Amino acid sequence: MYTLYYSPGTASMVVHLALLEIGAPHELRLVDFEADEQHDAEYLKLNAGGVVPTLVIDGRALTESAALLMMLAERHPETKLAPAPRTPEHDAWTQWIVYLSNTLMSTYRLWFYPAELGSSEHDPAIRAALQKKIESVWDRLETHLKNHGPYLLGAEFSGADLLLAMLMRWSRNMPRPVSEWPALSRLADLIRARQSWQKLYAIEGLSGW
Ligand SMILES: N[C@@H](CCC(=O)N[C@@H](CS)C(=O)NCC(=O)O)C(=O)O
Repeated sequence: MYTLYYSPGTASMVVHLALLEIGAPHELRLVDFEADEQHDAEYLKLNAGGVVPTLVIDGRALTESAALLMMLAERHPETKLAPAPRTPEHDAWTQWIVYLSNTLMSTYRLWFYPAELGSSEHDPAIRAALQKKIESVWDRLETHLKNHGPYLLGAEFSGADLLLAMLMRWSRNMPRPVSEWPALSRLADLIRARQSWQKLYAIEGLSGW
């Protein structure tokens, strides 16, 4: 049994999507950001960073969305979340997940949380630099998908695409949302058509992109 601590539309989304893809029994616990519950002493015992997601697996609290996606994929090899271990496809899968986490996830954190850089609002130059960094990742992914898509691994869907779709969604209010990159938009459409995505929208009460 899994317990996922989540907040709608945030980094917990990829873990929730993975659980829905797997069809694994799980409990959801809402962490109410409005009430600052992510900083409650009890929650901090589970997730010292005061962020979501936290996934409790057999009584162990684990964190980091990309790592949780990988753990779930490995625990449920019968699903399509990851290619078979020790194959070139699996190596590419690991590479993309680490790349997305290392580039987009970390830069978004700075984009959405100026306090991490010590201010309540970004200086325009910092904002522009973060935007440039995020867009450079879209450029690289666009080239890859145009040549080797429609999914990150080519013809086959994998959990890495769920992570990418979540990260693409976060660009929707940015100066240049990901819809301006055609191959990425095509991948977004494919993921949005999946049952797991639609189910998650209903459960988390999300709308739009
Ligand atoms: N590296 C972490 C980042 C998690 C993260 O930044 N979560 C955000 C939501 S997207 C959060 O919980 N923010 C609440 C806060 O910082 O107060 C992961 O991938 O799990």
